Amino acid sequence: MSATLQSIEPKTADAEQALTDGFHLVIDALKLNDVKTIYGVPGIPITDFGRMAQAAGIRVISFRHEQNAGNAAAIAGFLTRKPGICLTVSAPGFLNGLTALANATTNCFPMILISGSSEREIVDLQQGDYEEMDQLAIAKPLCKAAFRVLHAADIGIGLARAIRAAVSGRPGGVYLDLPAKLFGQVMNAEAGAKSLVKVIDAAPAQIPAPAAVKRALDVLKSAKRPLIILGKGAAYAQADDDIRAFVEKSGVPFLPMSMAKGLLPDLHPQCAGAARSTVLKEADVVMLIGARLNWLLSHGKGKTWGDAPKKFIQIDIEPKEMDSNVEIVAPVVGDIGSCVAALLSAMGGNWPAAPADWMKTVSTKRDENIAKMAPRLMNNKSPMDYHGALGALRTIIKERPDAILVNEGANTLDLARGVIDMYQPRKRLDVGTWGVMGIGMGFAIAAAIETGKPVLAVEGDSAFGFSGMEVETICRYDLPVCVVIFNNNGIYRGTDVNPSGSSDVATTVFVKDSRYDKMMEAFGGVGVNATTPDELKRAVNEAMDSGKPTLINAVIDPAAGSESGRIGNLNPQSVLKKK
Ligand code: OXT
Ligand code: ADP
Ligand code: MG
Repeated sequence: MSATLQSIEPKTADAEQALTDGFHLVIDALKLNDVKTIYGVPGIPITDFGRMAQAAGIRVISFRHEQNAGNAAAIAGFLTRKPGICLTVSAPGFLNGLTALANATTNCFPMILISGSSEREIVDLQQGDYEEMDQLAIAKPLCKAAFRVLHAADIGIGLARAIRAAVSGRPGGVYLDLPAKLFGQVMNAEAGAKSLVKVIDAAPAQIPAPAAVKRALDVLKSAKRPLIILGKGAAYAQADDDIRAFVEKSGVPFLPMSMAKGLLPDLHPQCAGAARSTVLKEADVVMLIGARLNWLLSHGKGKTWGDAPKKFIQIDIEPKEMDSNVEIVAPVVGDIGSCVAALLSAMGGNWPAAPADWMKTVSTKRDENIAKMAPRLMNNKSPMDYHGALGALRTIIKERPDAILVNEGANTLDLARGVIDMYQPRKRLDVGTWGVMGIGMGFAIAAAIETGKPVLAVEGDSAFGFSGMEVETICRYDLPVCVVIFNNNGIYRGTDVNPSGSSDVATTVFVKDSRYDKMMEAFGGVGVNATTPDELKRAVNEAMDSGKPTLINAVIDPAAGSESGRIGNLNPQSVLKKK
C-alpha cells in the first residue's frame, strides 16, 4: 500500500489533488526496494520519519548510540548482500554513525547512512543553525559515495544511486543526506509515485575474462606447494557450494581469514588454519579469493612469508586491488561467484591431485598444533584462563553450528579465533580490517534480527564497554543474544601498575571484579557470574536453549593475557622509558 497523503483539505475543486510529501516518498522508495529494517536513533529532524516508517511496516530498531546502529546496518549488509540502512539525526548523530560508515567501507560491507541535516541556506552561510554541519562534505572522503537530495521529486533517484553505489563492484558505505526541509516538501502523489525507482540488478555479475581464468589455472597447476586463502569477500559472495567444490576439486590446502572461517568447515581435511605460519612461509603459489594482502597478511612479503619465491593469483571484484602490495601474476577480476564458477568449469574433469609431500607437511604441522592445544582447552581452573573458558565455548559452537559467533577484544579475539572451530559460512563476525572495538552489540543485534539464529557474543571486558549500553536494546527487543564477557579486569591484562606510584590505577586497568552480569539484570535479562568452564558452559547452554537475553560475566585470571593479544609486535615500545 502506498503511504500517499490524502488528508490535505482542498480549498477549491480545481485544487483537489492527491498529494504526497518527502516523508512518504522516502518510505515508499525504501519499501519499493525491499528495505525491511532500519537501524537508528531518533531525534530532530527524523523522529516522525521513524514513527511513520514503523507505521508503514518497516521494522525500525532504535539503539542507544548511532555507532552501534551503524555497525548493525553494516553487518546486516554483509549477511544479506543488500545495503543495511542506518538512520541518524544531524551533526552529532551523523558523526556518531560516521565511524561505522567508514568501518563498513574499509571492510567492503554495503550500508547506507541516512542522516537528517540542517538547512542548507543557513549551513552554507555558517549562521549557526541547530546542529549545523556540512555533513556531505565531511562524509565524502570516508565512504564510497555521498549524495544529497534537495527536491522531493529526486528522492527516488537519490535512493537508487545510494543502493547501487553500496552493493555494486566492491561493496561499501554510502552517505545519503536528507535536509529537514525535504521531509515536508509536498508534491502531486501520482508524479511522486512515478519518480520512485526500483533498482534492477543492483550488483550485476562481473564475468572474468576467459584468458584470465586460464592463466590462473595454469599458475595453480604449476605449483609444488599451492595454497588458497579465503577472505571475507568470499564469505560475502554467497557462492558457498561452488567455492567448496573448487577447493575440493583443486585438492589445495586452504587458509581461512577470520570472517571466512566456516566457508568450508575448520575440521575439513584441507584446512590449514592450524598450520598458518608453515603454509605462508612455504607455499610457492598462493591464490587469494576475496582477501586483500593488507596488514593481516603482512602485505604478502617479509618474515611471515619466508624466503621462498612466491607467485600470487588474486580473485577480486576491484581491479585496483591487483599489485597493491606485491606483483599479482594472475589477476582474475570479477565477482567471486562468477569467477569461481568459471574456474570450476575450466578445470575440466581431471585436475591433478595436490603434491602428496606438501599435503603431508601441512597435515603434520596442523595435527601437531592441534594436539599441543588440546590439553590446554580441557583445564577447569578457577579463575579461568582463556583456553579453559574457550574450550567450553568451542564445544557449544560444535553442538550448535548454526549459531552466530560475534567476537572482539585482544586476547579474547585472537585466542577465540584459533580455538573455536566454525562449521558454516558467515557465522563468525568480528573486528575485521581495522581491528575496531565497539562492533560487538551492534553486530549481535543485527545478526539476531537478520538471521533469526541464536547469537553468542564473546567479548573482552574492554571491547564490551564500547557498545555495552545496547544490552538494554537486546532486552527491549527480546533478542536471542548471549553475551559472554571475558572479564580480566582490563585491557589485555588487569595486573598493570601505575609507574608513577600515584593512587590512579594503570591506564589499562579497570575496576576489579566488576559484575557485568548485573547490567543485564537491570533491564530484565538473565545475568550469570561464571567462575569455572563448567559453570560457563552450563550458563551458555541455558541461554541458547531459552533464547532469553543473557549476559555471563566470565571471571578470567587478570594475569592470563598478553599485551595486544597476537599483535604485540605492532605496539611500539619506547627504548628510552624511565625505569
Ligand atoms: O602456525 P603457527 O604455529 O604460527 O600457529 C598459529 C596457528 O597455526 C595456530 N592455530 C591453531 N592451533 C591449534 N588448533 C587450532 N584450531 C588452531 N588455529 C590456529 O595458532 C597460531 C595463531 O593462529 P592465528 O591467530 O590464525 O595466527 P596469527 O599469527 O595470530 O595471525 C595473524 C593475524 C594478524 C591475521 C591475526 O593475529 C589477526 O587476525 N589479528 C587481529 C588482531 C586484531 O584485530 N586485534 C584487535 C585490535 S587490538 C587493539 O587495537 C585493541 N584496542 C585498541 C582500540 C581499538 N582496537 N579500537 C578502538 C575503537 N579503540 C581502541 C583495545 C582498546 S584491543 C582493545 C581491548 C582489549 O581488551 P579486552 O578486555 O577487550 O580484551 P583482552 O585482551 O581479552 O583483555
Ligand atoms: P579479509 O579481511 O577476510 O582478508 P578483505 O576485507 O581484506 O578480507 O578482502 C575482501 C575482498 O573481497 C576485497 O578486496 C573486496 O573487493 C573483495 N570482494 C568483496 N565482495 C566481492 C565479490 N562479491 N566478488 C569479488 N570480490 C569481492
Ligand atoms: Mg580484558
